[in-house]
Amino acid sequence: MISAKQVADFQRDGVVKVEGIFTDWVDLMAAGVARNLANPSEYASENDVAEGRFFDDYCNWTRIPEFEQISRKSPTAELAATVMQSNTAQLYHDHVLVKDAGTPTPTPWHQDSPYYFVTGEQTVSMWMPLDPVQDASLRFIAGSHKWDRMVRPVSWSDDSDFYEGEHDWTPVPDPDKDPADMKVLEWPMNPGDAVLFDYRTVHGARGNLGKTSRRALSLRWLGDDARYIVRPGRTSPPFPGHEMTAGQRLREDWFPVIWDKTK
Ligand SMILES: O=C(O)CCC(=O)C(=O)O
Repeated sequence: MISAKQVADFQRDGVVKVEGIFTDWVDLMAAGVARNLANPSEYASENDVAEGRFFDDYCNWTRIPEFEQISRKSPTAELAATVMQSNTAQLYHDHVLVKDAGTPTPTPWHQDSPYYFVTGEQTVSMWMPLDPVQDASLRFIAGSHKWDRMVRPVSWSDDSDFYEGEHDWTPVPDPDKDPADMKVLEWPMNPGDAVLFDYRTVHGARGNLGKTSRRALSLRWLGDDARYIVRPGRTSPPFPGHEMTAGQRLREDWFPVIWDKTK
């Protein structure tokens, strides 16, 4: 499903593109995204954009059957375990991101990791577009998953600090200003393709100035070494009432292990 070279690219760069692996699943994903748009959860956000629309919502797989089916039955879990070099793949959450045509708002450069209550070397976010994307696809800073310090997490709506107080973050980078220091990886994508990236890989996206909407479903996976970590405030997603403690594997009744090579 993925070559040894692609796994090595992921390990080295923190991201890899896989083509055509979800072609048979695109219609089901699109049906799930349509259901989600029609029935947003309490976490849905319009991200305060001045022009166009940038909708996102997450943690809906227990109420959107298409997302549960894709998580359990499509190749995502096995692919996640393979690229993470993990025996297991545990579902963290689903995430829908829809940037309508004519939405100039960029997605800020960020890592997923500091927003999450998860630490570990074996994690992967899998972003799967449902429309062809050119300039508005995700962009990644190669090798940033190995940076010593995490990037300051910001609110997507207004760029303010995501957590209160002083913390040892590194400033949000701007690879377009410092192209000599940072290599950006980005690819045009088609429905059925996916980009797989480590939670620590810095990524962002341009606005969508194309003629079609840019719908995407992302599934976030945890590997063998992923553990709960306390962050300095409410995380995103927050998972209220989780009752986990630092160092613990994420509870399997909320975060199911969907792939286990040892069984
Ligand atoms: O779709 C976007 O613009 C951002 C997606 C993203 O940041 C993610 O999937 O982690």
